[in-house]
Amino acid sequence: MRWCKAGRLILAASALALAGGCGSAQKREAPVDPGLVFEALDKNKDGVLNPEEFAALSKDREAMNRLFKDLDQDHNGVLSRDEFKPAGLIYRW
Ligand SMILES: [Ca+2]
Ligand SMILES: [Ca+2]
Repeated sequence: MRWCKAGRLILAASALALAGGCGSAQKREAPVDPGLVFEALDKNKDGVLNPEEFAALSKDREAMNRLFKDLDQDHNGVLSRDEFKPAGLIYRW
């Protein structure tokens, strides 16, 4: 399973668009798969999101820390793919 470089860039760009575009009047595009957002955020590709990777979603670091704690169901300090899914309800992707 190899991804082309362009694909990765598009994913990263989508995540950045989400990070900067919440609540703004951007035109609606096809819903983003939370799995793809997860992939884009998981910078070190270890299959989980640490607080720094998760915080890339928003500039509001404090809010993201709070949300991270809420999502981290097993309190192991990282978000698994399943734990990350509810974040999509908040960001509506
Ligand atoms: Ca990671
Ligand atoms: Ca966890």
